[in-house]
Amino acid sequence: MRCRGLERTLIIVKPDAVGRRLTGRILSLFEENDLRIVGVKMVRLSEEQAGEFYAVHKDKEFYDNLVSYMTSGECVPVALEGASAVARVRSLCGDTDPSKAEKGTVRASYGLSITMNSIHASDSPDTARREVGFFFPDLV
Ligand code: FUP
Repeated sequence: MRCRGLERTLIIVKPDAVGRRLTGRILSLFEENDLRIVGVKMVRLSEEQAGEFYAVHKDKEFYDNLVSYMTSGECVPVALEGASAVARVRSLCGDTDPSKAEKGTVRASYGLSITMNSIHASDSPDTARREVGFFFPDLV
């Protein structure tokens, strides 16, 4: 999503990171990298909400496990704004698998496993528009 040359994207600080009190540290990394928080809240996702958010994965073998994990505790969805925000935020998150993520990324620093990998980030501008709207309808 574009706004005066800026992009918006969505991250979710996942239950493993919220539970270990890592939310502030994770959000600091984005703020230090010139990304602005334009929406933030804490939610406990229902199975229906988690299923809808991850609908693209509904035929994958890990889907039930993913939905169960994402509903296991509080999440912090955050809308971020900045130049090339979608790609830059993905890069700051690191590989889906924390053991393969580059040093200094959120997942390398805090991820516990491929499922409990501390953070979600939108993977394209189109996805970002849908995902920002999922949690922050007023921002799209
Ligand atoms: P990413 O875009 O890095 O979040 O990764 P994917 O869209 O491929 O996967 C979405 C989420 O599904 C991941 F964050 C974690 C979960 N997942 C698993 O639990 N097992 C897998 O083998 C792959 C992904």
